[in-house]
Amino acid sequence: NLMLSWQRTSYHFQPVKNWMNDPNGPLYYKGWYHLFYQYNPDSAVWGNITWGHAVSTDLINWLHLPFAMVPDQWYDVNGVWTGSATILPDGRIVMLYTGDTDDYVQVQNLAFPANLSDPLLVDWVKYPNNPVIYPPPGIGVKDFRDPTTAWTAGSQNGQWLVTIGSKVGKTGISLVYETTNFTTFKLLDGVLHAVPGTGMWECVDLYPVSTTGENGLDTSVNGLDVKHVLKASLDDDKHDYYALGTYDPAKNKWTPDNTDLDVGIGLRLDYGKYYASKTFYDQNKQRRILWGWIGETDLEAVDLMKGWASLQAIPRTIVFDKKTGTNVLQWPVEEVESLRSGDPITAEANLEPGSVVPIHVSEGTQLDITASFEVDETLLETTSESHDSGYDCSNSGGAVTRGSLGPFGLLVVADEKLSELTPVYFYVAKGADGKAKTHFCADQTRSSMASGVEKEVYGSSVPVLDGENYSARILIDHSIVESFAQGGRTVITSRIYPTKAIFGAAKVFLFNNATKATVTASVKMWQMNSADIKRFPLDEL
Ligand code: DQQ
Repeated sequence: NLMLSWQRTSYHFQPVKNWMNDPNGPLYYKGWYHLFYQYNPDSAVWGNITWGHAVSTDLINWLHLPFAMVPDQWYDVNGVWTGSATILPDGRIVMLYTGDTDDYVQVQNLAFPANLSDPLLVDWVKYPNNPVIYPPPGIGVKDFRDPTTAWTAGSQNGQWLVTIGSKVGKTGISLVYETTNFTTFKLLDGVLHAVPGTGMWECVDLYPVSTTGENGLDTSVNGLDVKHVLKASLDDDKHDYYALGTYDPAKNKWTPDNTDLDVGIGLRLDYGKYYASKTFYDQNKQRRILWGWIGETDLEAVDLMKGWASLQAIPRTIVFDKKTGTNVLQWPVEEVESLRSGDPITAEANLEPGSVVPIHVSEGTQLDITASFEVDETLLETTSESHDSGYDCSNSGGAVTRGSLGPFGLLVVADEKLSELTPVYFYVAKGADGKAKTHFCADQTRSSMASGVEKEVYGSSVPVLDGENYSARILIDHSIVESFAQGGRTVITSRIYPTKAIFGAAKVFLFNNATKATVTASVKMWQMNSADIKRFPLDEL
């Protein structure tokens, strides 16, 4: 079936077949980036969770390796679940992961590489006295999982800390444990943070970002000019949320910058399909890199038919946004640009209200698009429109809803007749206070004529500062569209399942569906080569 085979990606990480979910234990070691991931060796749906393993020298081209860990012990026989790596100062690597026991109790286990002189870290050994942490009193045995990378908290000698997500009633919490040897752990008093109403916190992440420098920070860094990001994946709504704050190890507390209780846990990392993300510090390029799991938004029966499900997002560098001070910036790692093929395709256009302009491209299936848009500033000031102050991407009718100053943007993976299309766009609303508020949205309502696929409009507001153009970067790779606004302030990942706009029929258009504003657009985009993703010479993979 051509339509289904088109959906498989060409430069996103995915196993040869079957089900994948969370990224696990990412790390850089002896010239290689390692990615482990939740994997079902037997089917395209979740189950039998095993740790898949792949390595890369550039985060883009991969070599699949044998499974790192399989569910073969009483303490993980119902699944080798999510975990994180810590590289100790003496060069040892410890992997802490959650095991689902023979009794369905969530425990934390320790594993380490069998041979540290092997840069591929092919063989892994589980600690014989696992588990190293059991659910503490008062915590449900099924509510205790996904240990983070460990960090040291300054003065305390040889002490490492690790945090693990949980819940009490409907309050999501993160517990902190102290250890010196990674085999015995002590639960600290209090919780790192708690937010009522958020339910179980999965895949918690805590890491420093620099408020002054350009580089990423190693996980143990704290002090002046440092903020800490706390991220939780909410099991109840399957989205990743984060907030910026301050971490005080002496008090065992992380405090959000914005203490307004209404913000809950904070902002979404990605407003599309994106979950269970995890960062690591890349000591090779002094950057912090974010991995995230991109699920499917089609029917499970179709996943079983195509024989695979889920992708990993292109890894993103993550830094503090010094210009706004309110958010992080996520951006595809620079290495993805090595796949850009030949000269860029460029287009400049003056988009009158209500116009659609094609950009010539032979096949719009694998693209890296950069686009910027200018709107007449005086129109921003003089328009009397204020009815759209309550605009929000998800509930305002998508790209067909017209306002004075938007929507405008790109139509991607669209066929010539626009019977299938995915608009990625800005919508500038003028609030009752007279100020413009910009929204960045991706509209899946017409991405596919197939039934049984989710057809939502994703997105959120995005800060646009004085003197900035509206700017977007869009990575297209068959059934995935990753869209970044304003340098990565707001990010949206879409999965799309077109039936007609595939292969050479997939095109790109500029559009301006505003009623008043003329928009000047400037586009530079590249066809993308496929990544080299090799099988390990063991065919049972
Ligand atoms: N996936 C793992 C759990 C984690 C969940 C199981 C998040 O450890 O909480 O596959 O997607």
